[in-house]
Order: sequence, then C-alpha cells, then structure tokens
Amino acid sequence: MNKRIAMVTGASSGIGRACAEKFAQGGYNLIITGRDTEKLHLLKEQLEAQGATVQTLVFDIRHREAATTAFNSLPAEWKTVDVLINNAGLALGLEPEFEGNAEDWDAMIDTNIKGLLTMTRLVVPGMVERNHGHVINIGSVAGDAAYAGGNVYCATKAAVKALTDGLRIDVAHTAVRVTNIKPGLVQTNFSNVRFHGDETRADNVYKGIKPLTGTDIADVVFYAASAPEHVQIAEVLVLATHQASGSVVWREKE
Ligand code: 8X3
Repeated sequence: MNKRIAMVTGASSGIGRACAEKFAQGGYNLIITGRDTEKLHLLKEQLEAQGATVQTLVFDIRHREAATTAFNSLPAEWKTVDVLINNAGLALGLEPEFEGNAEDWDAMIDTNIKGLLTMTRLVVPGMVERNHGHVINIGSVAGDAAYAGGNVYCATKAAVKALTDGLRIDVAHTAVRVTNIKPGLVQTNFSNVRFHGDETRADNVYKGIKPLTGTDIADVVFYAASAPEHVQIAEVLVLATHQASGSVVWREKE
C-alpha cells in the first residue's frame, strides 16, 4: 500500500465525515470508525468511488475493549496509521452544572476524553516506533473558556487541550506531530445531539449567523497534515466570522 493512511474516529457524520472526504480527495486511504454500520458502509462506498481504499471499524469508542479488538483486527499494513484524527465527541445538554444529568456527563467524559485517550494509546506507539505520524485532535473553543451551561462539555474540551499539549511534550523527541483544532459554531448534527433531538432548539443555535461547516474544519485539518514535516501546527482556533468567543456571537436580527 503506497498511499498514506488517515484514521478518523466518529466519521459517519459532521466534521469527521468531512475529514474523511477531504483526506480521500487528498490521496489518502482511510480507516473510518463509528457506531453506525450502515452509515459507515455508505461512506466507504462513496470514498472508494473517489479512489481511496477504505477500512471500516464499527465500535463504541466508550468501550476500551471494543476499540482495542477493532484496532487489533486491522491487517498489519493498515495499523501503520499516518494521521490519526481524534474527532469522535459530543455535547449533551446545557443545564447548569448543579442540575446536570449524570448520564450525559458520563457519555461526554467517556467519549471526548477517554475515547480520545484509548485511540491515542492504540495508535501512537506505532508512530513513535516508526518516528513518523500526526495526531490531530478536534478540540473546541469551548475548551478555552466555559460558557453558560457548557460546564462538563467545556471541561472535556479543556481536557482535550491538556491531553494534546501533554502528548506533544511526550513525543517531542520524535518526528510525530500533535495538533489541536478548536472549532467554534459548526452546523452539523452537534446541536441536535446536544438537545436530544429538539430541532427548534438546535436551529436556534445557528440563527442569524452564518456558521462554519464540517468542510471548513476539514480544510484546516488537512492543511495541518499537509504542512512540511518540520512544521507543527500546534493549535488552531477556527470561528465563524461573527463569533468572537464561546459566548460572544453577533446575530443578524430577522
Ligand atoms: C462546539 C462549539 O461553541 O458550540 O464545540 O461549544 S460550541
């Protein structure tokens, strides 16, 4: 296999899907992971029509054993991942911290923090051994400062920043690069998930502003991966033009 391999977690929708498409167009083969077999298979067909060879791994990233079994099931030539895009993540709820739902907290912590760590632990030893590779974590503007009701989600994305910075220190003696891409408002199914399917509430998040798309973020991810080997894009904050921070958004009146 001559092409480089990009592995994208949470690839069946949103930023993950856009990254898979961008890297396929950019000449990579893909390992796409997620929970939805059907969606991953449809995406595999689409990416293969674009000329990529694709492996799908279906597992719930919250389950370390399932993730380990899935990764170990890859043929040896697929385990040599060049770019790991730790994208799988979600927000649930916007309740005040003192009224939050413990199950929502667990889902966010287990996916956004522990899932990212699991994949890093599986893939990065090979990168260090080969003295080659790039880990791109999808953080968030939410990790820079808390916003109202963001509490646990913001904490998980602050953790993504700390884990990205920590990994960058731990591999500084190698050629492995580590990047944190921090999107702001991106219109995907992010808010539908956050509000448990309440579409009106989800739509209101993007009202009066032109939000980013998954493709806007995938472009930045691909740029970081394409930089010359001696250039390490450590961190990028990507906001919609009328968004100034996690809590300041200028919205056009109707
Ligand atoms: C997603 C961006 O501002 O909705 O991480 O938290 S925000």
